[in-house]
Amino acid sequence: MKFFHISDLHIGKQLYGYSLLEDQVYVLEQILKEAQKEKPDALLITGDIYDKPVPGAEAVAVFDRFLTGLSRSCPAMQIMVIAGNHDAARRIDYAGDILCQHGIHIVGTPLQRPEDQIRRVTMEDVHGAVDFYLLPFFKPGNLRGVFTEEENTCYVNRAKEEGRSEYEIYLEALLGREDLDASRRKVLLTHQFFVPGDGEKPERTESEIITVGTLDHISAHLLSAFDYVAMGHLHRPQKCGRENIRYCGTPMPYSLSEEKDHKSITVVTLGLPGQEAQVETIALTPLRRVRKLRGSVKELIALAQQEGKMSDQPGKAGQKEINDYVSLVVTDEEPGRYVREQLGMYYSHILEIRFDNRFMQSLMEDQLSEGLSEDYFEMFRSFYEMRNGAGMSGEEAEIFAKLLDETKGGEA
Ligand SMILES: [Mn+2]
Repeated sequence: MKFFHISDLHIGKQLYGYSLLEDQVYVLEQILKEAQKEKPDALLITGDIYDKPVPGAEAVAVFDRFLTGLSRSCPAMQIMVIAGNHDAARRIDYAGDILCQHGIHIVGTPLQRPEDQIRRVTMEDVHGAVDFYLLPFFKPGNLRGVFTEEENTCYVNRAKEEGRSEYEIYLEALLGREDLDASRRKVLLTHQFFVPGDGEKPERTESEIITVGTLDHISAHLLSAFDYVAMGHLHRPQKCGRENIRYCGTPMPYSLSEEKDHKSITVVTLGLPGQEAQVETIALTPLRRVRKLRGSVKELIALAQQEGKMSDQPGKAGQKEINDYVSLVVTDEEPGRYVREQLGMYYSHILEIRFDNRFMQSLMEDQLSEGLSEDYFEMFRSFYEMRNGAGMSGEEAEIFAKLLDETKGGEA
């Protein structure tokens, strides 16, 4: 039995104001092609389908086309999807019963009633049955209806007494209600925040919502009954304790902190019952990379001329440009007036431009030694002068002073 594991698609996400839809379509098409080539028995998507609870129409259309494409070109493949913390559970459930008849199993809403069990999809191969358990993202509060009042009180107290999170106690209780057959192979799909549980820390990225403290932590030790655990939530691919308990990560980088990540499809093969699951990856190539570049304006332009592609933008004909999402750190002592315009000719997707030169360093040092300067106007005036090579006009100074006033008003 072979299956693909992908997650955290975050369709509809923006990066510094740039829509990533084109990039997302590009990478989803790669996944589709790999599925056609490798013909896995199943494809698992472990949450955060969309970036927002109410995704835009275009984002919904992109996911719709992806599912339809997969279903048409790999009709025998079962597709299993759970909701993540970014998704609105009940929206994800839309048309679930009909989709189920077409081999697409979507579970958005967590368990509700005492008689509810974790949704199970069973597949067969020559070695027997494989049970897939589809557990969508839950908060402890979502699950109260599954248990009696007594049980709920007991769980909340136990979390406090044992210094464990309520998430962990509730997951343990949920798994305890399942009849996990030791002779059958089992796979869990989940989107909680698991930690290895032996002092090791999971690797985080800037594109995740980071909660403070350990309130939502669940020890991966709870998952020992499963042959493979397909996890969503963390955006960098990594194992969680055991090799076969894995976050597969996002299909493309979603923050500057993921510049060096290798995004991929995780491919899992289950052999005989009791045999260790085999894990491999298929690399995914983004349409545009996320990169941090540093140098003088001249150097940054030279780099674009050297490795850029011919632009197809009007007004840039015959000129090379870099289309990656870039964070540029400009090191010129006097960058001059039109840095953004100049670099914009050679970089089509600038996320941010920052300056690192003696002036900025001394500004930082001053701030550190004096505490944060109160005189924002003075700071901005000197920054403006450095950036533009000339002082503010009277009108500009007035506008800035007014803005500053409004900000202060807002704080009060
Ligand atoms: Mn996510």
